[in-house]
Amino acid sequence: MKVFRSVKDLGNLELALKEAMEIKADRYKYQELGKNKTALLIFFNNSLRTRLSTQKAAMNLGMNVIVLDVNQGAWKLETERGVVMDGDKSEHLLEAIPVMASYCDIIGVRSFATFESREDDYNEKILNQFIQYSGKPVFFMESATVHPLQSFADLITIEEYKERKRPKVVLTWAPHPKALPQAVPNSFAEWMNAADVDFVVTHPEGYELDPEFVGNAKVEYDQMKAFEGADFIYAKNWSCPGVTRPEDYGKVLSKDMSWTVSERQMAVTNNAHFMHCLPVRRNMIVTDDVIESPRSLVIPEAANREISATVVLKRMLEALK
Ligand code: AN0
Ligand code: CP
Repeated sequence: MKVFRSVKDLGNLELALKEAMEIKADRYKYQELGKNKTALLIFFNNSLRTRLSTQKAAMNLGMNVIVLDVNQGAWKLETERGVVMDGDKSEHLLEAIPVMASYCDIIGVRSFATFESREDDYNEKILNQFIQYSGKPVFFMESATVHPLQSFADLITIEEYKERKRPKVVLTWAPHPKALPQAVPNSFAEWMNAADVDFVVTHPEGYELDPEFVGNAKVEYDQMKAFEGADFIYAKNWSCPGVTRPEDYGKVLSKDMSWTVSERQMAVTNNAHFMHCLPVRRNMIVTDDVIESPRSLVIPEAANREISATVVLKRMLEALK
């Protein structure tokens, strides 16, 4: 595997899930694979889970790891070509990428949507430059539009906790005070469409996800109706994807607190498990009661980030041989 950004990059999903379970049973099984290989993890944005779980995954495989927080101690990077660099940016991404690549074998990058331009975000302007100019395998640690390590961990978690063969999984929008990216819901929709689940998306009007990711998934605008009989509730806020009105891209269109996931909505589910990628704002996205209930999977879900990252790094290491 040279690039990891989509469910398609894993090939057969059933086999990938089997591999994940094998690694979960013995996470140090491939410790020789990464000997004298270096993973470089580059963060343009904050992170707790991705930072720690991906380092742990690399260590499981015997790799060396370097972590760079671009905004803390590195030079401020220009990303546009043709700019006269007389401002506060001291270095261009076009030099920084090959330099960083020269010190490692595999690169992970986190770079969120900036919401300055829908076109630039959805064209993955930053991540594509890493793919093009690094000459190294690149995996997405949440880019402008996708968060595949999260969705892979989410799918592993659903596999582990499902109580019927084809569970009903509901992705619900929930309120948040700030504009958040669409990366998590985009990837979650993409991965659920590829998985053997009955998938429903619910959100207020105007929050329609990009067709590239949501595909033909069922969209239900009535949250209570969507929750009926659900086995898994996956909550997440996202800002306006700008599908129906491009001028609203990245805007907060609603802060409707009736969408906060509470016992009221959970009561109509099939005793559903609650999921969220974290970090989560309590009593905005979900009430204390629901996130603390025995049906909440937020902690095992986060723990599975180590497993999804180990599978991805393992496959990239195998492809280096
Ligand atoms: C980010 C987001 O919504 O994409 C990261 C989630 C994993 N969340 C925040 O910025 C709060
Ligand atoms: N879920 C997730 O990616 O968390 P972090 O932003 O803390 O890495």
